[in-house]
Amino acid sequence: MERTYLMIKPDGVQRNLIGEVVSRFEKKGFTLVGAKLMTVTKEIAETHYAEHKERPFFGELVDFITSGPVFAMVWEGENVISTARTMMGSTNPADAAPGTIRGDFGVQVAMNVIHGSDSPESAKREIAIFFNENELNNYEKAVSKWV
Ligand code: DAT
Ligand code: MG
Repeated sequence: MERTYLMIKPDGVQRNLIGEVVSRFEKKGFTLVGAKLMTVTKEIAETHYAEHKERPFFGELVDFITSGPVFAMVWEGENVISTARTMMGSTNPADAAPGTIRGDFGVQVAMNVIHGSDSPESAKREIAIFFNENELNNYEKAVSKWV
């Protein structure tokens, strides 16, 4: 079963969107495997966003993601990596469709509410950055055969 790393960014936490976002993934039928409120260090932020190191917005991105607590999560389910990206919407909330998280709650690209892994390789890498194995729960929900 596939797993992905999702993170409600500091703007989402400040705007009281944790429950709303968690609720969408729960209702969709995905399974929450691990979650914690945490403040990201500069070192972890730079590792997590390493692919963007040369981009002009990298410094701003690291400053933003370390500016307040984030809600880090691991979710499990069939095709959860790509489906979560669809549910999040386009990177720039101005382009994100209504009904998506960024389309419904975001305004500008720098503060787009949520992060989600973009591939199986990213998911594996990002889960390992933010979680220890003993923080992840292996269980099956009774409703899983209906989802
Ligand atoms: P995504 O988060 O959809 O995977 P990404 O990996 O291209 O998007 O970029 C990572 C984050 O960097 C993104 O969520 C917000 C920020 N970002 C991207 N493009 C930006 C830009 N042009 N100006 C400012 N921040 C940007
Ligand atoms: Mg990305």
